Amino acid sequence: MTDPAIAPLAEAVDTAAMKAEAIPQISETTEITPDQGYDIQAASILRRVDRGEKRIGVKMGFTSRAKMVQMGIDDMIWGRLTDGMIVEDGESISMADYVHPRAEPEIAFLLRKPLAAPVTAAEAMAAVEAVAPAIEIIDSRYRDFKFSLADVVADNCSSSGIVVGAWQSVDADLTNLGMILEINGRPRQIGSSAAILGNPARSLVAAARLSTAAGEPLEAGWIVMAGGATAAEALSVGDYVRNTVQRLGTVGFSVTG
Ligand code: 0L1
Ligand code: MG
Repeated sequence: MTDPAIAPLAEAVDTAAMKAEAIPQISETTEITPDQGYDIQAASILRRVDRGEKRIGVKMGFTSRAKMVQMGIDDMIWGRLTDGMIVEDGESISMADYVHPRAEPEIAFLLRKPLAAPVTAAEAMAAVEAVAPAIEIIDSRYRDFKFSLADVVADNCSSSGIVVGAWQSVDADLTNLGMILEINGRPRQIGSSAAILGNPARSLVAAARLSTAAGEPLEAGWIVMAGGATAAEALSVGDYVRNTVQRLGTVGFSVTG
């Protein structure tokens, strides 16, 4: 694929996200590699930045076995976060702004120092200012939430919203914290932070590696979403969604029509 082919595909995924309208998978009509998917992703984020949004970090995807099995993909992926994706803790989102949103329980890192690869897990954790319970709202722009690896990368790894709870100091051992995703008070997914690559710190190392390789090392003040600890749950109007992470606390949001 030549470079001029990137811009229209970036416009297609960006417009689909803005209008909350499903589109066919790119790979149905155009053969793309995962690397070209990342080029499309980068170009779609530039469109958001041109509209005034600000980069605030990185999300890691497919960092747990449960997510890989749910989506039938077995490679780690990463996406770019902007401030336009922030949903405040306790806020309501409107279903009208999404195609078919899902929620997954995560842990978020806030960096106090820049982080460029190569780094060890200990070095990565030393750059962390705080950690928080978090929920990622993913919303594939592709019809029926179906995609290839390259498709999902082009669609910024389904990034749509991040809900981050109160930041906590990094005292807790993050390796095996219980995590419960509830909808309307009923537990729907129960997992452990250990499901995130065995230790969420490894996800931070991977975020540093992948973003450095892309020429965008992690910056001080950025958020890194470590990836879902369980499969994602589809959302419906009227839902109140809450993630409770042992020792870190809770975070939640609701869904209106
Ligand atoms: O783990 C993730 O956040 C992957 C998101 C991309 C795939 C999906 O939409 O489930
Ligand atoms: Mg996620």
